[in-house]
Amino acid sequence: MRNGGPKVGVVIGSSSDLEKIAPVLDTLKEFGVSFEIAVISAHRSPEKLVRYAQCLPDRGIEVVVAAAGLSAALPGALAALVDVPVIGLPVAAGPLNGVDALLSIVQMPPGVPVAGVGIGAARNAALMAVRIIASHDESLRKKLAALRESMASSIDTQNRAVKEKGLTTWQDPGECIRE
Ligand code: RP5
Repeated sequence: MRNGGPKVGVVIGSSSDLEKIAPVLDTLKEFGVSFEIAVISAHRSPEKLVRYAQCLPDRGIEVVVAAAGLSAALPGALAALVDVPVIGLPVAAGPLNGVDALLSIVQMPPGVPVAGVGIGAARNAALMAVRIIASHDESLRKKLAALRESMASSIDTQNRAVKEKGLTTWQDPGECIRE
């Protein structure tokens, strides 16, 4: 499975998270990065989490996006079991709307790091996974550079649209002119 198997593991704490993490899957597809998805709960199926973690390094999975809501033990519990980088994606759920999950992810005690993105920031979670893999993948680096260019070009388009409203706008000189 090392070659040709999935490079990214996407783990969700419940199938109720699936819709909210759809941009993770869309973004990985956009970049042509292979992935697999698993529903594993740190509190409802702890033995499954241990089995998942134990098999992970030998399967060639390079990074995991672990999404969970409420107290969100999943990303930290997984990171406690393996050294494969874990990106925690807090899902908005329950009375605190994801703030609880965010804090569970970013407040990991020293020694067990979980990379955290914002509440519901599914695209950023996937882009971080892509960046990690791109550190040794030239073709992914080119795709990331193309994304950066397209975002810059969309800002140019937005500036033109603002100018067309008749507002006085800053004219980007391309470089800073000092007198
Ligand atoms: C977490 O609890 C899951 O990640 C989900 O966001 C939340 C609610 O889960 P369900 O009760 O909908 O299964 O473990």
